Amino acid sequence: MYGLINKAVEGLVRSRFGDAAWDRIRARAGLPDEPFVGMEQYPDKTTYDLVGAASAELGAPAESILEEFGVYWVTYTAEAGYGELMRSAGRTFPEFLRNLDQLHTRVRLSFPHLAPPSFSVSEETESTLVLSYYSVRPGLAPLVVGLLRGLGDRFALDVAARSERVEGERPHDRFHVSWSARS
Ligand code: 1DX
Repeated sequence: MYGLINKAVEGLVRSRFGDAAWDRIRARAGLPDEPFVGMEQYPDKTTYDLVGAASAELGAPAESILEEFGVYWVTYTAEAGYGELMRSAGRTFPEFLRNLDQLHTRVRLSFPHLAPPSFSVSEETESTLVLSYYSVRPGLAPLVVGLLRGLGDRFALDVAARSERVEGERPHDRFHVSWSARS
């Protein structure tokens, strides 16, 4: 994955738990004390190792780290040079979700090694939808729950999401998503 992901993990840890915690997590993951470069590629293992090390160091399940990371990613990217990209993806929560594949297509024009997930929206009502999530990377459904919560913050909505695994020819995760205006 592009280094932007690891930079965001670092930003989350440093802002929530401080520089010392980041240094312990980085060392526990066996990574050198060198900056990540956002537009360079790193093995997916680097990111999984960071999540594992953060889980051990902070005493929190990896799923919780992934979910918090998802929430963080939405504001991190909006503030780290991708604000226009995020704005172009939609003015409402369901519109943004319907446009996710287009967003990744746009990023891939500049960064051809992107291996983005694919999302599709179905069963839409005024305040609910079903989101199907296809990824080459295992175990990241909790991250998507966090992304949905982060988008809820972005659009001032309370978002609830329940995930289910769908096996078969094309395994994926399905999220039953509902939202309401934040009071
Ligand atoms: F709901 O793989 C809201 O490296 C969502 O299953 C979901 O393969 C917002 F410069 C620049 C760059 C760089 C911009 F090249 C990424 F470095 C991408 C910015 C998406 C904003 C996907 C990141 C693949 C890297 C993937 C979880 C889980 C998608 C991360 C979230 C908006 C993005 O993102 C999986 C890679 C961007 C960039 C956004 C992603 C790779 C998402 C969302 N993905 C790199």
